[in-house]
Amino acid sequence: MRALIVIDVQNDFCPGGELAVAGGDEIIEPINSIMEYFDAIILTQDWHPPRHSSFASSHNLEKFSIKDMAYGKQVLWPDHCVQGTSGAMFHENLNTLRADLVIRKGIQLEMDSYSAFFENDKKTPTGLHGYLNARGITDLTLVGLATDYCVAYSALDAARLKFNVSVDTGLCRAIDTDGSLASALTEMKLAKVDLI
Ligand code: VGL
Ligand code: ZN
Repeated sequence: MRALIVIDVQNDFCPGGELAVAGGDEIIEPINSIMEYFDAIILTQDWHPPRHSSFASSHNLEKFSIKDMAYGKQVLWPDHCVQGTSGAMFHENLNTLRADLVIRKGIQLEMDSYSAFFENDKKTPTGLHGYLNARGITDLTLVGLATDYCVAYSALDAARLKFNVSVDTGLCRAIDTDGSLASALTEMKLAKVDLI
Protein backbone atom coordinates (compact mmCIF):
# COMPACT_ATOMS: atom_id res chain seq x y z
CA MET A 1 0.00 0.00 0.00
CA ARG A 2 1.33 3.38 -1.06
CA ALA A 3 0.61 6.77 0.44
CA LEU A 4 1.26 10.27 -0.83
CA ILE A 5 2.17 12.65 1.98
CA VAL A 6 1.64 16.28 1.04
CA ILE A 7 3.58 18.51 3.41
CA ASP A 8 2.30 21.98 4.39
CA VAL A 9 0.86 23.33 1.13
CA GLN A 10 -0.54 26.31 3.02
CA ASN A 11 -0.97 29.97 2.16
CA ASP A 12 1.84 31.18 4.44
CA PHE A 13 4.38 29.02 2.56
CA CYS A 14 3.20 30.21 -0.85
CA PRO A 15 4.04 33.53 -2.55
CA GLY A 16 2.40 36.36 -0.60
CA GLY A 17 2.50 34.38 2.66
CA GLU A 18 4.38 35.13 5.88
CA LEU A 19 7.11 32.53 5.26
CA ALA A 20 6.82 32.34 1.50
CA VAL A 21 8.81 29.68 -0.30
CA ALA A 22 9.79 30.75 -3.82
CA GLY A 23 7.68 28.88 -6.37
CA GLY A 24 5.63 27.24 -3.62
CA ASP A 25 2.44 27.52 -5.63
CA GLU A 26 3.94 25.95 -8.80
CA ILE A 27 3.83 22.45 -7.35
CA ILE A 28 0.13 22.39 -6.50
CA GLU A 29 -1.48 21.35 -9.81
CA PRO A 30 1.10 18.61 -10.43
CA ILE A 31 0.57 17.31 -6.86
CA ASN A 32 -3.18 17.15 -7.51
CA SER A 33 -2.61 15.20 -10.68
CA ILE A 34 -0.53 12.41 -9.10
CA MET A 35 -3.04 11.79 -6.27
CA GLU A 36 -4.89 9.18 -8.32
CA TYR A 37 -1.84 6.88 -8.27
CA PHE A 38 -1.89 6.38 -4.48
CA ASP A 39 -3.91 4.21 -2.10
CA ALA A 40 -4.01 6.95 0.52
CA ILE A 41 -3.48 10.70 0.65
CA ILE A 42 -2.25 12.37 3.80
CA LEU A 43 -1.95 16.13 4.20
CA THR A 44 0.05 17.87 6.90
CA GLN A 45 -0.81 21.32 8.20
CA ASP A 46 1.57 23.50 10.20
CA TRP A 47 -0.75 24.78 12.95
CA HIS A 48 0.81 27.00 15.59
CA PRO A 49 -0.85 28.72 18.54
CA PRO A 50 -0.34 32.52 18.68
CA ARG A 51 3.06 33.47 20.18
CA HIS A 52 4.47 30.05 19.38
CA SER A 53 8.01 29.43 20.67
CA SER A 54 9.29 28.98 17.08
CA PHE A 55 8.42 32.61 16.28
CA ALA A 56 11.23 35.21 16.51
CA SER A 57 8.65 37.74 17.73
CA SER A 58 7.93 35.61 20.81
CA HIS A 59 11.52 36.14 22.00
CA ASN A 60 12.19 39.63 20.56
CA LEU A 61 14.98 38.10 18.49
CA GLU A 62 15.90 38.39 14.82
CA LYS A 63 14.01 36.33 12.28
CA PHE A 64 16.05 33.33 11.08
CA SER A 65 18.36 33.45 14.11
CA ILE A 66 19.00 30.25 16.06
CA LYS A 67 17.91 29.69 19.65
CA ASP A 68 18.88 26.88 22.00
CA MET A 69 15.73 25.19 23.26
CA ALA A 70 15.39 22.37 25.79
CA TYR A 71 15.14 19.96 22.82
CA GLY A 72 18.00 21.41 20.76
CA LYS A 73 18.61 24.21 18.28
CA GLN A 74 15.61 25.96 16.80
CA VAL A 75 15.47 28.40 13.88
CA LEU A 76 13.28 31.38 14.80
CA TRP A 77 10.75 32.03 12.07
CA PRO A 78 8.50 34.91 11.16
CA ASP A 79 5.02 34.39 12.63
CA HIS A 80 3.33 31.88 10.30
CA CYS A 81 0.52 29.34 10.13
CA VAL A 82 -1.22 30.66 13.22
CA GLN A 83 -4.21 28.46 14.04
CA GLY A 84 -7.38 29.63 12.33
CA THR A 85 -5.77 32.38 10.23
CA SER A 86 -5.97 32.48 6.44
CA GLY A 87 -2.20 31.89 6.29
CA ALA A 88 -2.70 28.52 7.96
CA MET A 89 -5.33 27.35 5.46
CA PHE A 90 -4.42 25.02 2.63
CA HIS A 91 -3.83 26.82 -0.66
CA GLU A 92 -7.18 27.05 -2.40
CA ASN A 93 -5.91 25.16 -5.45
CA LEU A 94 -4.83 22.08 -3.48
CA ASN A 95 -7.26 19.21 -3.84
CA THR A 96 -8.13 18.51 -0.21
CA LEU A 97 -11.20 16.43 -1.06
CA ARG A 98 -9.10 13.33 -1.64
CA ALA A 99 -7.38 13.53 1.78
CA ASP A 100 -7.79 10.48 4.02
CA LEU A 101 -6.12 12.21 6.94
CA VAL A 102 -4.93 15.67 7.92
CA ILE A 103 -2.11 15.75 10.48
CA ARG A 104 -1.65 19.04 12.30
CA LYS A 105 1.74 19.77 13.80
CA GLY A 106 3.54 22.42 15.81
CA ILE A 107 0.45 22.68 18.00
CA GLN A 108 2.30 22.76 21.34
CA LEU A 109 3.34 26.26 22.45
CA GLU A 110 6.78 25.22 23.70
CA MET A 111 7.95 22.91 20.92
CA ASP A 112 8.09 23.03 17.15
CA SER A 113 7.42 20.07 14.89
CA TYR A 114 8.94 19.96 11.42
CA SER A 115 8.39 16.25 10.89
CA ALA A 116 5.00 14.71 10.25
CA PHE A 117 6.03 11.85 12.58
CA PHE A 118 7.74 13.39 15.62
CA GLU A 119 7.98 16.81 17.19
CA ASN A 120 11.39 18.47 17.29
CA ASP A 121 12.44 16.56 20.44
CA LYS A 122 12.45 13.57 18.03
CA LYS A 123 10.39 11.62 20.60
CA THR A 124 6.87 13.00 20.87
CA PRO A 125 4.77 11.21 18.24
CA THR A 126 2.12 12.87 16.10
CA GLY A 127 0.31 9.55 15.64
CA LEU A 128 1.06 9.24 11.92
CA HIS A 129 3.26 6.15 12.37
CA GLY A 130 0.44 4.23 14.06
CA TYR A 131 -2.06 5.34 11.42
CA LEU A 132 0.12 4.17 8.53
CA ASN A 133 0.85 0.84 10.22
CA ALA A 134 -2.82 0.27 10.98
CA ARG A 135 -3.63 0.78 7.30
CA GLY A 136 -0.84 -1.49 6.08
CA ILE A 137 0.96 1.31 4.26
CA THR A 138 4.61 0.50 3.55
CA ASP A 139 5.61 2.92 0.79
CA LEU A 140 5.60 6.70 1.06
CA THR A 141 6.10 9.47 -1.46
CA LEU A 142 6.62 12.93 0.01
CA VAL A 143 6.01 16.24 -1.74
CA GLY A 144 5.38 19.80 -0.59
CA LEU A 145 6.96 22.61 1.43
CA ALA A 146 9.62 23.09 2.41
CA THR A 147 12.17 20.60 1.03
CA ASP A 148 14.86 21.47 3.58
CA TYR A 149 12.65 21.54 6.70
CA CYS A 150 9.35 19.75 6.98
CA VAL A 151 9.79 17.51 3.93
CA ALA A 152 13.34 16.45 4.87
CA TYR A 153 12.59 15.91 8.57
CA SER A 154 9.55 13.82 7.66
CA ALA A 155 11.49 11.78 5.11
CA LEU A 156 14.35 11.10 7.55
CA ASP A 157 11.93 9.96 10.27
CA ALA A 158 10.05 7.79 7.78
CA ALA A 159 13.30 6.11 6.71
CA ARG A 160 14.24 5.57 10.37
CA LEU A 161 10.81 3.95 10.88
CA LYS A 162 11.60 1.54 8.01
CA PHE A 163 9.15 2.81 5.40
CA ASN A 164 10.25 2.79 1.78
CA VAL A 165 10.50 6.52 1.22
CA SER A 166 10.84 8.64 -1.84
CA VAL A 167 10.83 12.43 -2.12
CA ASP A 168 9.72 13.87 -5.43
CA THR A 169 12.05 16.87 -5.40
CA GLY A 170 10.37 18.36 -8.48
CA LEU A 171 7.20 18.68 -6.42
CA CYS A 172 8.92 20.36 -3.47
CA ARG A 173 10.35 23.84 -2.98
CA ALA A 174 12.95 24.94 -0.40
CA ILE A 175 13.44 27.83 2.04
CA ASP A 176 17.25 27.39 1.84
CA THR A 177 18.59 29.32 4.83
CA ASP A 178 22.36 29.02 5.24
CA GLY A 179 22.97 25.90 3.15
CA SER A 180 19.99 24.07 4.64
CA LEU A 181 18.92 22.64 1.27
CA ALA A 182 22.29 21.08 0.44
CA SER A 183 22.61 19.51 3.88
CA ALA A 184 19.04 18.19 3.81
CA LEU A 185 19.65 16.54 0.42
CA THR A 186 22.90 14.97 1.67
CA GLU A 187 21.25 13.62 4.81
CA MET A 188 18.34 12.18 2.85
CA LYS A 189 20.72 10.40 0.46
CA LEU A 190 22.68 8.95 3.40
CA ALA A 191 19.42 7.70 4.90
CA LYS A 192 18.57 5.91 1.63
CA VAL A 193 15.64 8.17 0.83
CA ASP A 194 14.96 7.86 -2.88
CA LEU A 195 15.22 11.34 -4.40
CA ILE A 196 13.29 11.53 -7.64
C1 VGL B 1 8.19 24.74 7.97
C2 VGL B 1 9.55 26.27 8.98
C3 VGL B 1 8.64 26.45 9.99
C4 VGL B 1 7.98 23.82 6.81
C5 VGL B 1 7.27 24.90 8.98
O1 VGL B 1 6.82 23.50 6.51
O2 VGL B 1 8.99 23.40 6.20
N1 VGL B 1 9.33 25.42 7.99
N2 VGL B 1 7.50 25.76 9.99
ZN1 ZN C 1 6.05 26.25 11.41
